[in-house]
Amino acid sequence: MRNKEVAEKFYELAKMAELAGDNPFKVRAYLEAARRIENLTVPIEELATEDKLTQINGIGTSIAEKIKQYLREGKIDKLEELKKKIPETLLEIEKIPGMGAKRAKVLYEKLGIKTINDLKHAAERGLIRTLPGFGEKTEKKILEGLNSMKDKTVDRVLLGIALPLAEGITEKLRKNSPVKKILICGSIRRMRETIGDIDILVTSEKPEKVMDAFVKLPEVKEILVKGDTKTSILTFENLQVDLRVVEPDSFGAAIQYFTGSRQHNIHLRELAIKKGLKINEYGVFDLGTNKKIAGETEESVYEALGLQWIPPEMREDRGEIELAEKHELPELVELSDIKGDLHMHTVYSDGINTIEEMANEAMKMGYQYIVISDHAKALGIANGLSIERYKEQKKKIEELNKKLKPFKIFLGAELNILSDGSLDFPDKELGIFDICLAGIHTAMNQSEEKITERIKKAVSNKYVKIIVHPTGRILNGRQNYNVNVDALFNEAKKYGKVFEINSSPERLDLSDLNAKKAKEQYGLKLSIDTDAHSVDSLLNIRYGVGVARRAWLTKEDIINTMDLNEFEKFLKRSKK
Ligand code: DGT
Ligand code: CA
Ligand code: CA
Repeated sequence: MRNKEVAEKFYELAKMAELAGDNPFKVRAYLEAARRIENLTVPIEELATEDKLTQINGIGTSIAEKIKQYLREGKIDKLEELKKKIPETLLEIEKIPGMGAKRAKVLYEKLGIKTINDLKHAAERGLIRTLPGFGEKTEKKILEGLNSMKDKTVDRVLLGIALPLAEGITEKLRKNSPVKKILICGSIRRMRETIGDIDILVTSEKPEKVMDAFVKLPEVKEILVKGDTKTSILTFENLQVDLRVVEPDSFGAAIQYFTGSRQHNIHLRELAIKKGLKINEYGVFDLGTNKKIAGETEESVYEALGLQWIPPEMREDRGEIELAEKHELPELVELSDIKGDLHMHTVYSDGINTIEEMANEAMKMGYQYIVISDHAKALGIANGLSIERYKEQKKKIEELNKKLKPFKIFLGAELNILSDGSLDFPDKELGIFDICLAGIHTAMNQSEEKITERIKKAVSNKYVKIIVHPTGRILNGRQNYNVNVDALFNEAKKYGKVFEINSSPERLDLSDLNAKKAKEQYGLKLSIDTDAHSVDSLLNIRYGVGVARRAWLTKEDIINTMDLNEFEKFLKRSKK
């Protein structure tokens, strides 16, 4: 499915058009198209082949042509045209906290600022404050924004884009080429939040046929190298894919090596040497006799080093090798342990599916329950609900619960933690909900102290059980806030509150390291939720489970692994 990729292109197009001062209606049309494409339930490439693009709401013939061109050629003429007018680097500048499209454009036109470096120099030399409408305060904000950008990863692709892409490729190779074994390795297998390149390993009796099939895949924009054992291509999103064919008797050693991480492998190599062994992508060898003692399976490789097999998500050299030596690895939470999703939106606020559609999909996924948690009223742009609307929703849910038994829908709400830490409704109104979630959606540019105090206040509210997307990070860097997570975890510990691992690929918030800390240092429980705005996004849960596994969490650490009965008891207990 290339939906996400195409949607990204239209977001880019919208931004570039905005920067170029195009007709605002056009800008909005591109944005709308991007949103629609993102939420499609079928692959956009299928709709394109069947000439059904214009059947999508909000997509007319001109946008349909652009989609087709992009799928065919990997580019959109209109976008290329804009790129000639407006430096592409303005897109980066526009994302800096405190900037935005309008300001980026003014700075480009008045000061010729094209790159982040230009911006930095101008801000440091005090040039920005001289422009009308900017001032000293804005300049300071821009400098702060630049600093907070420093550790942003660039040139890496979201797991949510790379994993489906890699799966599409392996599926096609499995069908159309003589592969025997095939596995996606590298950072994808470790479920890192962003991916540098895709690494795929196969065994085959006819490697050249596999390579031929590989370079002919529709995903391929450019062939970088083509050989008998290794071929690299570039996809249309400029993501490199390395395909390697290895011998069956060293497949285990190869997938171990190419899964990494590099740090994990280096540590293993040192351990091997201490034991008089050598490890590489071909196997484990006795240093004395040079005899191969393992390599066909990954288990055999770890066993030869005296280790338990280590789940890929743990392979970051964060102490997992020491635990595996003692055979004390935790039993990580699995996708099949998840019994319900506690965070999702419906047509009542800004979702695109009904409560019943969300419930049906959840049942298909094997869940026993869900929490419908539509936005509350303070979030005007997301069509937030008044208490009256929630009461209507409650009625609807009660009806559905009769029909769908034993599956159960709970009434929740995603409340807004307002700029002073208060919520959308006074406490006395919150009794109608089975569970309240709360998160920050506005005033994100407050100071770290203010944001921290706001969330702490919500944590201490007796009705709020879960803090959603707690650190507010967005992996492609659009919005963000600074917050002291330790202070939050401390407060949550006092009140027995839960933090969310938001599974949306742009968020993955809490991050792996924060989730690990929440458990190890504060003994907190977490929930893994999707924040789905459509039935498809419910499937994002696997990314959240990936984060939890990277955080070494077990089933017991996650509240929505409880079965329905336990979960109901849990809700009752928390109401007391
Ligand atoms: P990425 O692609 O940046 O998201 O991260 P990875 O981990 O997929 O890294 P990549 O694609 O450069 O290499 C795949 C794996 O191959 C890596 O995780 C470990 C292994 N590897 C690559 N280069 C080295 C190396 O110089 N030493 C060792 N020990 N392993 C390496
Ligand atoms: Ca890689
Ligand atoms: Ca690679």
